[in-house]
Amino acid sequence: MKPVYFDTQKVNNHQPRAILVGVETNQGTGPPVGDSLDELSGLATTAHYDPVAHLTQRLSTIHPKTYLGSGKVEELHQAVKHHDAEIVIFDENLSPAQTRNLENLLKCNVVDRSWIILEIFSDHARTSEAKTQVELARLKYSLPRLTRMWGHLSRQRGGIGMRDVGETQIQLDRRMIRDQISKLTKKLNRIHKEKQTQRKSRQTTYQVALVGYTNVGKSTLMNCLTGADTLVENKLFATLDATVRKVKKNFPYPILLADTVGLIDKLPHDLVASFKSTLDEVRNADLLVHVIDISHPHYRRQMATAESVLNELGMHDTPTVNVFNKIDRIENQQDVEEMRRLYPDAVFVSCRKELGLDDLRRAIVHHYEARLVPYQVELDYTRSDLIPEIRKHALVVDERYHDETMTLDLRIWPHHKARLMELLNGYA
Ligand SMILES: Nc1nc2c(ncn2[C@@H]2O[C@H](COP(=O)(O)OP(=O)(O)OP(=O)(O)O)[C@@H](O)[C@H]2O)c(=O)[nH]1
Ligand SMILES: [Mg+2]
Repeated sequence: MKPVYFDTQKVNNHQPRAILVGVETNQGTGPPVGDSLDELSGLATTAHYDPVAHLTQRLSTIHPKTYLGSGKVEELHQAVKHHDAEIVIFDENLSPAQTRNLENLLKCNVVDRSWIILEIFSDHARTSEAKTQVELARLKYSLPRLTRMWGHLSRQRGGIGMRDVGETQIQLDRRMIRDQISKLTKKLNRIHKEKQTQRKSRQTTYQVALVGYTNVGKSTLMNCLTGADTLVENKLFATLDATVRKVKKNFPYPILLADTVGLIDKLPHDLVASFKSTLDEVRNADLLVHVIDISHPHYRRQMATAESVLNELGMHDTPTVNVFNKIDRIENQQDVEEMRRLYPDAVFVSCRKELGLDDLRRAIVHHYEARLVPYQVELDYTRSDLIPEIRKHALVVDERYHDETMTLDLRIWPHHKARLMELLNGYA
């Protein structure tokens, strides 16, 4: 039997009316509350809610029981009644107790940004891995909130009274959820082992990972560079799985290109962690291509968010190319000029108009070649048939001819050195 847990799947395409709540704290670390609410509104719409109003509050301290102060909770209650809202969505992450208390006071469903992101992830998950990851994250999120979930279910089924469900039933459900969590964890571990084996076999090729905020054009760029048809959509979190493709066309050496899940402000940590495979692609990358949507009004903040998530993942030392995408949408060239000044090594592209892609290819090749190490090969003329094979593995920077042998000065990818030595010895 499937465990009962919080499930906000909308019945008959009904889009529940939602009130959004944003809070500005004095610490001033996050994005401005207005920007963040705009984004939350986009997230809510993507998750098929109908945002009908929003409410903001400046807070010096967070109320431990209800997050907002009592006056604001009352104001929110009035707004819920006035708009006949079915759900209140907080931009900040709420504790299970805060959610419960707020639901009791507001007499409607209360969820937070994390849950909305989980709903979107759940809608967009395609592969068995992504589905398992989202399901696991949803169950972990639901477990401490179980009493509340009965509230949601009762509402969904159009009935009342299920809130009175006996403690025994809740205990039973908790146990089912725990069992399900352990089953899914085992399943994921199995999938990750398989992925690890695949990843090992790719280690000898230069790996480039496309990273960046959600909806900036990572998958579009992937398609432009590989000719693949990765899903591209004008929606948040279109991509949840890391797709890896070998690219040879228009590159002097084959490279592996990985498309990854988009990043976003206030992405819950355990959610990031649950997307292990996509993050492993990032961690193993020799080069990061950080895609930025320069046409987005908040692109600088998006860029900073992506950078800070990458830093948290320990990627400070991985070489990075900044790619400012969607330049076709820029009317005022001042922004572009300023970014060119600030980021002289950055590349400016339009995936839609296929502009600047050669600059990007050159930048990738430049980073690749910077990692090559010198290696010298002494070759007998009778073995000159090996030269084409050598060229496949290395860049020949100089050739000198002697009486019976020739010397090749190579620059070679460290992983290829052993393979080349094997090849030469094999013919010895
Ligand atoms: N105008 C314009 N639109 C672009 C360009 N590149 C991508 N887009 C559009 O931007 C939207 C998002 O593109 P995706 O490639 O799905 O973005 P993503 O970064 O992979 O997004 P997630 O997978 O959701 O993180 C799509 O509607 C694309 O058609 C561009 O150069 N110019
Ligand atoms: Mg994508």
